[in-house]
Amino acid sequence: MEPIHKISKTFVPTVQILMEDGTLNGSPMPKLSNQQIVEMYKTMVLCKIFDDIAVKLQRQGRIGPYVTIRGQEASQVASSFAMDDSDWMFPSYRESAAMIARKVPLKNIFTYWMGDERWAGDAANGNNFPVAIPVSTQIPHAAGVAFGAKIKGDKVASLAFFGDGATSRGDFHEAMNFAGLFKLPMVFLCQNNQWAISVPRSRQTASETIAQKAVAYGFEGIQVDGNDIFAVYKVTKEALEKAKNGDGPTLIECVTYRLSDHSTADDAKKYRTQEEVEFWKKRDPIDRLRLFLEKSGLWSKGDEDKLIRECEETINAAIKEAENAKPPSFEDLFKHTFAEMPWFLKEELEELKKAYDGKEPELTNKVEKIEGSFP
Ligand SMILES: Cc1ncc(C[n+]2csc(CCOP(=O)(O)OP(=O)(O)O)c2C)c(N)n1
Ligand SMILES: [Mg+2]
Repeated sequence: MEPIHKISKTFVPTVQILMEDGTLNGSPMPKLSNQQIVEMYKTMVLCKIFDDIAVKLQRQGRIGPYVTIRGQEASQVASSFAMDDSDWMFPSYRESAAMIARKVPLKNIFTYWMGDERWAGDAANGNNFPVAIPVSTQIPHAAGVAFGAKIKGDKVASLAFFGDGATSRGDFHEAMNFAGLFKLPMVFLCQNNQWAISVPRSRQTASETIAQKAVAYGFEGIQVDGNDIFAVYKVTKEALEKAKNGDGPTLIECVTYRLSDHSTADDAKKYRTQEEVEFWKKRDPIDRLRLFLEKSGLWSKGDEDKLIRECEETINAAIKEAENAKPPSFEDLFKHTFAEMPWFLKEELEELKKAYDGKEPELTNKVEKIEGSFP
């Protein structure tokens, strides 16, 4: 088996800037102010604490099954910081950190994991699409929006997040072909976290890298250290600029690692070694940036303690808001998929109302019982 940490230099350029010990390796830095770097650090810590609390809420039965982000904060936060608000973001189920960085209200993210999809219709979410649970299906949607932007002449790009496993599905290849052919303003951002539930990267594809797949579709692929906030930011920023200048799509492979279980319904100890996890813990994206900030005199222990307290307060307030949200109505179940409700959904809505004599059942956002092992 190939060593899972291998970053290939065979077919595609590889970008690394920030080393594991918090030093810079001399590669060109992206244009970022100290304030922006600190902001990215603070966002990554917020995401880490959000993740930790979300797992606890699931164990307490207060949210349904939850998908963890631990280890992938740099890939998601740095790429989100590289986007403009007007760009479109298409997440899978593992993109809570990207949603947080893109300022989707925390309350909305919690209500989603409580099983309430009304959040998808909230204008406060900005240009961020709802979570796609079926693997890879968000990628053609992103290509469609990029196609629309190109036709309309809007200077915006779309960015689709997906995993290494998603590259084995047809939707990925269809979107890549379409985007290459029509030179769409799009970024394909693969977080290669080495696993698709229990299937390792080595069993996913015979390609040495995921990035090189772009070559077959006529555009650039680039591999980047996904635990290096500077490298991810630089590469994504350049790819978005290129897209918006009419020079076509880019496939970015962020080489990273899922430090936690696949989801709260998984036990990763059953299929991977502790040694492997330890190897990647030493490459933690948050620790690495904190070391850099400390060495640069931009961060102290006092700052860290204050930040943790603030994050916990913010998250607890959002949980309260989500748990006290008004339960969804019959109508909410049928809204949001189409701009205008089609006749067949209207009929179903009427049937449902009739079945309950027009009285809404008592629904609650609190999950009483957790069933199944989804997703
Ligand atoms: C179409 C489809 N098939 C199967 C599943 C079950 N499933 C959920 S996550 C997952 C693995 C995806 O792995 P990857 O694309 O690497 O993303 P990661 O979970 O590692 O972020 C699978 C097979 C699904 N959600 N959708
Ligand atoms: Mg994966």
